[in-house]
Amino acid sequence: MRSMFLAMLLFVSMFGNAQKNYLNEPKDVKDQRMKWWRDATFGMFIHWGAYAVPAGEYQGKTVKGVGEWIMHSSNIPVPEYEKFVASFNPEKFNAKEWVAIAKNAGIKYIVITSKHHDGFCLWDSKVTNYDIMDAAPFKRDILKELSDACKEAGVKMCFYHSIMDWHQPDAESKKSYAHQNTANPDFARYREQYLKPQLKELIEKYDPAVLWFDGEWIPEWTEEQGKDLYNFLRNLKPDLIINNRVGKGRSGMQGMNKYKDAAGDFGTPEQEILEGTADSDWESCMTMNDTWGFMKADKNWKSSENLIHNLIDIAAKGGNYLLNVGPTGEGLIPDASVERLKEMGEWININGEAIYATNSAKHYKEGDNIKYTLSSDGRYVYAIIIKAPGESIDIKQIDIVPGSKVHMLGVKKAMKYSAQDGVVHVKMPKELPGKYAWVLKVEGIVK
Ligand code: FHN
Repeated sequence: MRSMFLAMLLFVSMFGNAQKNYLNEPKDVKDQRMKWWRDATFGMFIHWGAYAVPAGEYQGKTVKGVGEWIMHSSNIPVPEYEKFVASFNPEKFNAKEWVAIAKNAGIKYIVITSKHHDGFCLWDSKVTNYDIMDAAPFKRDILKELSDACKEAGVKMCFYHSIMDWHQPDAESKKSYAHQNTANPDFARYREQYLKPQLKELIEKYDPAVLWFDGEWIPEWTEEQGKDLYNFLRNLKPDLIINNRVGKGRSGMQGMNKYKDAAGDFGTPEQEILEGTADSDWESCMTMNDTWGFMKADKNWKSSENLIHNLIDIAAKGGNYLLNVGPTGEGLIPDASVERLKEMGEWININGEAIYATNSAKHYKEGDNIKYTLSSDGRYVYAIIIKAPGESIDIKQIDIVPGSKVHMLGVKKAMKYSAQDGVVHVKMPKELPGKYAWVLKVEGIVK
């Protein structure tokens, strides 16, 4: 009897806590897990935290660089920065309003900074008091309110989480971001007793669809630790999607993996779009002006046309577009961002069929005026015209099904066209639907 008990104890201790290894997942299983993300194509990035209080200004001057790096760029000591946290009280924050702005723009998922490099946590954490409930007057669980609003609206909730942490003493990096001046920082203790427990509570409390890591470039973090963290998280939530910044695989701002077996499910080009298509998943994260976190002085807003053309270019190359907003210290998404997102929604309302759940064609563009996406069943080509056409347009990259119809999205009647010597010559409607780009739906294949 005793030996049986001991054998059982040994079995449980050997296999009871064994982590499943998700790193070499079969392709069909990964395809199934990634399907919603690939079909979604368009997400909203939200950089929000105590850095919205100074909003890029310190000691009367506009700081250099981006708003969310003010603690480092202005070399603000931790106790000084904690004063911004202690005055973070975004009373105008309304999660439902934010989610409605995103949904009306055609956005399918939201990635918000649960914790950025400054270490301040936007949720009610049991692991630290440096959070929205204990260190700031706001005392409302922002991630819970946003998660609930996303669930109600059918928008996926996702979290950005910084591995680098400028507030946790044990996380102090040899790299020059030292702020805590800890004598002997114990990074392993930070990883095992702070970083992992916080990620576990984020998963258990809010069930995020994606964890978007960042700040992985510090020397203390390694690819091995990234692989371990990837498995730790997938064991907690098997269908979780995780970016490639969980490890050290990305090549700088180009964002794609430097080596084959890098941890993470998708590449993360930042402020840039890949030159062409890729044989792995990727998502371009970009700002609307020049900063991620709100900066009063940053008025350098990209035009709605530019943002829509970015979305088209990324979709035509088979990627996702993660477009950033940086809400103010009051809890409002800047008007300039709201206006652009409204125009993007108006365009997507007409042309979303050419963006969502489509595939990239080999020839993702023709000259600079036409980009192509393919319907998921391969039957249709969407020729997306990004420069206002004259009375007609010639498409040279499509073999059209003889006798099939050509439609322009947003126009009821079929287009008049002729097909000769491999060129489809299409007469444009008197009035083009909407602005900035127009889509011809053609039954055929891209040559
Ligand atoms: O340092 C961060 C930066 O603040 C911002 O979060 C971007 C967005 O992905 N990522 C890092 C810079 O590469």
